Amino acid sequence: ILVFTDLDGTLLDHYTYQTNDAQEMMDRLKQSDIAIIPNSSKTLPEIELIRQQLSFHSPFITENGAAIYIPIDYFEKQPEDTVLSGPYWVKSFSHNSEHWQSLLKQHAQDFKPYYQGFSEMSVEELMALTDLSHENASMAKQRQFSEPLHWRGDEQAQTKFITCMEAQGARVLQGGRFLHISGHCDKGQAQQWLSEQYAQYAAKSTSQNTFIEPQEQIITIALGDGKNDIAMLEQATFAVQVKSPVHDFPSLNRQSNIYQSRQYGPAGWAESLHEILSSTLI
Ligand code: 2M8
Ligand code: MG
Ligand code: MG
Repeated sequence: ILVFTDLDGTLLDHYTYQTNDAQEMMDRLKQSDIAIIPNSSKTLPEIELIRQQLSFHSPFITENGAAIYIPIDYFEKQPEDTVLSGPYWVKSFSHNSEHWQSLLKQHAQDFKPYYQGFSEMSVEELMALTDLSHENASMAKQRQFSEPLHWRGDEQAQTKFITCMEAQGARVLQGGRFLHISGHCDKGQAQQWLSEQYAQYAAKSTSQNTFIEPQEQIITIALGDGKNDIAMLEQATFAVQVKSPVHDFPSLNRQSNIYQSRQYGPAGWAESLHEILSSTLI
């Protein structure tokens, strides 16, 4: 069993970024050797800090599916198509942030009154929009593959803007607060790629190890609150829509194995995992 989880508004409270009511369930998953895999819009330094605080050792996915980081000693050998970067094997699916910033400059001038990009904001401006601490806001600005925008225009202008950017090869995803401009990637594609690495590993592995048994059938549980989570929710074995205090559940096409939490954020995260693990899997 692999648990792929969004962070903002899902495992972390939308307002306070705390994991509050999820602690007990995180402990239970760790005791059962179930991997918790952050699948977030956040950046490498932001997720590294959260992993350290929560003692997560699994791989993780950054910037809305743009890159996957696998600790080098996690699988027995280098996963195909990855490059070494610090203590990780990295698989990336997008051009870098500068590419998207220059596309915005070249092709979205008409929309300039309606948005401000992270690269144009000071740390203080970003703190005011997000309630992140100075340290966390400066980590959120250290982007490798995407440019999030604070949108100030109306919905009609936004629709036109999205069409314009998509014509330039960008993917535009809506997070809890920002519009994220990146390449043709999403959390679903990254989740699928990483699940495949686990499946290959399980097929080859003979020794019993901590996170997957030999020949084990991979079951994925994905949890998310926003529109940028739709692709990963569609792709997983079980989909959990975590209730948000600021927007509705985004609609899904799938018909089965969908859970909608009653509680918000981390409390809903724990509640839904409890339901899935106790009724269906164990
Ligand atoms: C941004 O991500 C969230 C995801 O839902 C958003 O769009 O509202 C990212 O920039 C992330 O790096 C940052 O930590 C977060 C803070 O709220 O906002
Ligand atoms: Mg979210
Ligand atoms: Mg997110």
